[in-house]
Amino acid sequence: MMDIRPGHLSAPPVIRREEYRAPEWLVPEIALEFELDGSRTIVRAALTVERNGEHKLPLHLDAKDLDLRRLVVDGKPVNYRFEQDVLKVPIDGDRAVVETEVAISPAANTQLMGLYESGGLLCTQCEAEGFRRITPFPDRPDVLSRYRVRMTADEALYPVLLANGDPVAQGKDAAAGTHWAEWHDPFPKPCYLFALVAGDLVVNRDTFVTRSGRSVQLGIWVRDGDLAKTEHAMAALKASMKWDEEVFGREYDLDVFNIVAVADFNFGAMENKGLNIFNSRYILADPDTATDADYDAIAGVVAHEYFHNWSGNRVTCRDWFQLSLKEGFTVFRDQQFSADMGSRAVKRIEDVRMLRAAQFPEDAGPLAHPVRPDSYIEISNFYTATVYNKGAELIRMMHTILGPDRFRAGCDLYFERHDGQAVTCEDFVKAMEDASGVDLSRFRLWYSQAGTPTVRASLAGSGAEARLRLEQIVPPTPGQSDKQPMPIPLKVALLDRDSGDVADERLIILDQARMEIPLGDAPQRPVLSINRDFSAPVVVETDRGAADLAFLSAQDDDPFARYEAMQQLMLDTLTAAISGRGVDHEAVVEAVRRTLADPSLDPAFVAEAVLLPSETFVGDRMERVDPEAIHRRREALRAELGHRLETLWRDAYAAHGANRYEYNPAAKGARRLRSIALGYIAAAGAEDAPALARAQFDRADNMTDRQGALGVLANGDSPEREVALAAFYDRYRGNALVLDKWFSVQALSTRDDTPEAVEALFRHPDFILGNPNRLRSLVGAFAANQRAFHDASGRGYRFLADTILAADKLNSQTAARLVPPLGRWRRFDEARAKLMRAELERIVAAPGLSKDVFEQASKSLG
Ligand code: B3K
Ligand code: ZN
Repeated sequence: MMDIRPGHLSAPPVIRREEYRAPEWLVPEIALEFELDGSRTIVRAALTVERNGEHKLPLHLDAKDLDLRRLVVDGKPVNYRFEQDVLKVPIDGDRAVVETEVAISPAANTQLMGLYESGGLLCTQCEAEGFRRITPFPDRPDVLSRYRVRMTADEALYPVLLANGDPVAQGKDAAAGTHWAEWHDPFPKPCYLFALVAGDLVVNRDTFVTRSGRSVQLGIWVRDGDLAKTEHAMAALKASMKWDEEVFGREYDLDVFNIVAVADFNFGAMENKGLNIFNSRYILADPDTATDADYDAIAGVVAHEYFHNWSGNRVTCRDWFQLSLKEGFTVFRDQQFSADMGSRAVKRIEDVRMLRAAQFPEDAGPLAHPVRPDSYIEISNFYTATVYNKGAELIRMMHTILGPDRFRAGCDLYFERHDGQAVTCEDFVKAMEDASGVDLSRFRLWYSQAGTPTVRASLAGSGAEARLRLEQIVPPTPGQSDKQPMPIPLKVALLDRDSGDVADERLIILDQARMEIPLGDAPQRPVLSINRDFSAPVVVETDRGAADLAFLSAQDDDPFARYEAMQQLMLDTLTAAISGRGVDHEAVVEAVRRTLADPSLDPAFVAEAVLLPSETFVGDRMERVDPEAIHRRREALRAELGHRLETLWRDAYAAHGANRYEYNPAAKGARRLRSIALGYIAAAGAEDAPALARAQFDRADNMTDRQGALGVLANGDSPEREVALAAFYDRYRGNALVLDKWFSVQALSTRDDTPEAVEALFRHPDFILGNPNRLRSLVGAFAANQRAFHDASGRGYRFLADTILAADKLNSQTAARLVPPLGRWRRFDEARAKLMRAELERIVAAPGLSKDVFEQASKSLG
């Protein structure tokens, strides 16, 4: 990494995990008073502080962009110092009350951290370090306080006033036109969980009775007109509350649980105690505007935030290096919930696809970091797929190694031991160990070593002599050149090539660099099924050829392994073609034919199984990414599949056609398969494909079908394309979430002119740089479109860098999240790599760059 950044005196400081020190002062109580106003809000705070241990150090209060008007200790002025966003306050005794008053401007807050305005609402986002933009406070997760909050606001502008915990009092000053409300949260919490919302909102109310008989008032608050779109989120919330009681024994603990949807939000949602704040895209849904994937994501995120009430809020993180303690665990919990609510097999396939699309490249690139990172410049950059999704895989591996009962005992012990505390990933593993008696000492390497391990597996011998040879390679990653072998839980089974029978599945823990395992009574012609259910987040390399993979894709009894065999077969076929080792589509065509024709399979599974691996995924598995060749060869295979199996695609299309919209797993699976079939019919070059798509688009009674058809049209150049895009725009121009789809579908198009089209869309009047959803829907989607983004001219790189620099001036967190695609430069040819590096260098050299973007861009050059 560079030491000096041009335009700045020196690189921003690096925070290290090893340097953790307990807080010098604790804040058991805080009382906050807000005089809310969009352009100038006054915040008064009274902190009861207590010296923590024997020392003479001053109290440190983080304060960012605050106009400090008053600071007194026990009512008296003191000589405080202000150094680099920290107030250092001298205190004589061991206990004191520190009062402050600051002014802030929510309307001028484009970072969307702290208190900000979104569409006339006032709302907050404090995780990770936003509270310091609201009031001076020790802004670290290991300082837990009881909060009392009083808000006063203009009653006409902000008729609803919400905060954490339970409401305790309210009143009004009719003469002044103001009203006030007081909320009290009895559970001590870190300041990152603080929240308030003020605005003109309507509510969907419901109740949930907990298993111990307490009645909880639920509220989902949205803008007028959106109420009808909250039913799905409410159903998901109630299902999550029940599921967490049944599966994890966790009950809700306050009298109210509120959710508010806002249009401008950096992330998906936030688990503030008793007052979750959501990006509206993860709340609002009706069949006309939300796809099945949106519905699923809403249920998953609502559950995720709710589950944080225990895994995150009641038991929180000691420091931000422990982020995966709450995030990995909570992602695992929401994945299990969604699996229980729908198809477990399909959910697992989706989760693995997501891991491979987002986490594997991260782990293989310059931004690779362990699930528990060792250092950071800006913590916002560490809300990553590694911390979240690989973190969830770590929890899942413990679940696999311990088995469900001992895993549950470990969770119970963890919650019992640490309720009300701020703890570490180590504390979680220790609870698992103590409750199960299983030694997890080597397992801890999964938290400290970055990089996706590769497992090489092969069978030797047969019958009683059969052995499984395993080898693991953990690649070097930035700052970690030497790796130790990790315990890798591999679910393994052998299939009998002759009868198709599956011998019992066993769990093998590969915990050495190499192992050879006798398999006992293997069949005479065994076929290896390995990493079943994706039991470990690794890349598996085997010597299984096309015949074995085709056999597994038809016979394996583990649905994930069956899907995986098909993916491997497709991948091998594509990489052979791309690297000039010959084009032989036969095995794939036959395997897809068999899958499509198998009436015993769930259409949702079929839809997953017949999809080719994405262009990016193919690239990730190649020595050098050749985006053009990957695209060409993949399109050729798609065309051949479309053409050779056209009758089957048409049958599938028709079979799942005429149904009226319903929302249930069977109907969802049918819609998914139908859109995929339409895509193959179009790939085959069928003359009627645009008309079919157009008819589906026009007649659709739901967004899944409409968007599916639009996606197919957007990839082509039929006259129907422009008509459909224009019709879609006209119909939904007033709906920001649907307009995001209109931008994305064009940014993801496989057409040759996508780079120009995206640049033009950037100048479209509906493109809003400051809205994170809109920015991601156009620019994030484009950067994920491998061929278009990696256009040999380099215009995609230049466009992305320009956008990052422009966005950084408004919202550094969101800008920084656009950097990683440029960090893949090592994977490309020299010409592209040079162009990508030049853009990263241009970013790093830009004056006034945020530390968020600086960290991502400078490390990406690495
Ligand atoms: N905990 C929040 C993340 C907020 C990130 C801010 N940089 C959402 C979640 O994981 O539930
Ligand atoms: Zn989370």
